[in-house]
Amino acid sequence: MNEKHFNPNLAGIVAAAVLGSVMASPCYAGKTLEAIKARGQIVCGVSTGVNGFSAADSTGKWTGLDVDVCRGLAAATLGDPEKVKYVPLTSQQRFTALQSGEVDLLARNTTLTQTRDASLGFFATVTNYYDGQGFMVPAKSKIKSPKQLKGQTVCVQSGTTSEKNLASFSKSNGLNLKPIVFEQFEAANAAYFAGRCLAYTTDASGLASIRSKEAKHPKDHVILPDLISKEPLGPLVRRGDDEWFTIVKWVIYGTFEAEEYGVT
Ligand SMILES: N[C@@H](CCC(=O)N[C@@H](CS)C(=O)NCC(=O)O)C(=O)O
Repeated sequence: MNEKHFNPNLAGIVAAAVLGSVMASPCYAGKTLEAIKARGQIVCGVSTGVNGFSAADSTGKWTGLDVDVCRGLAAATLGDPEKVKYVPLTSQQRFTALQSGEVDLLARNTTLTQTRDASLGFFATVTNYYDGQGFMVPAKSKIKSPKQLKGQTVCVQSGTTSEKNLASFSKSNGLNLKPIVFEQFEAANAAYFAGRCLAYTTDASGLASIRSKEAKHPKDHVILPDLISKEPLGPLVRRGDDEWFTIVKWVIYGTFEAEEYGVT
């Protein structure tokens, strides 16, 4: 972009303009925003506890990258970042919760895929974290690459891209991997740390969260450097409400802009 014409506050100005025009005229506000204004709260679908994305501390305070999107939306639409109800959802529960209207958006370390965008009735908004699927193994296993896992058990959560990628990685490399599949996050974590599977697979960011949060001695576990997929993570909204989609999109851009200004 020609620097002379670059306005560093462009996203902020456009966001304010979009929100201003959407909110100033109720007939264009869209049904999601109207419902949010009527209840005085945004209902945000988050994880049950992935550090860095969405996790509650012992006082019930939620923090993380996805939580910041929810807070930004509450600030933009209701003038108060605290006006958010967080609904913890497992990998399996998350899409039904968004489809049914239980949540206004899903901000939950979710990969934006063609299927989720095109056939589940959602709009992928904006990628706000570029990730890839990795593997964690006990350091003492001396495994250095997922290709050394031939015939081994791998813990994975159901309803994830991780489960599907694992199957195709195993097949295309003739590895005969044995997935041990869990619906609950806690159960998957407990199984891995109890040694029920040799490896754990999910987004590399998720593995870092699990290791830091759940391992007795994080150094005893290694996240292998090889990634087997691309996982562009970002929030999703339901189709059919263009105004809400626009608001969510521009609030996410606003968080990028804020970071460039050093607002953390
Ligand atoms: N990005 C992948 C994986 C996302 C995912 O659900 N990861 C698990 C493992 S880190 C998770 O977030 N579990 C937390 C939970 O179920 O609350 C996807 O969208 O399918």
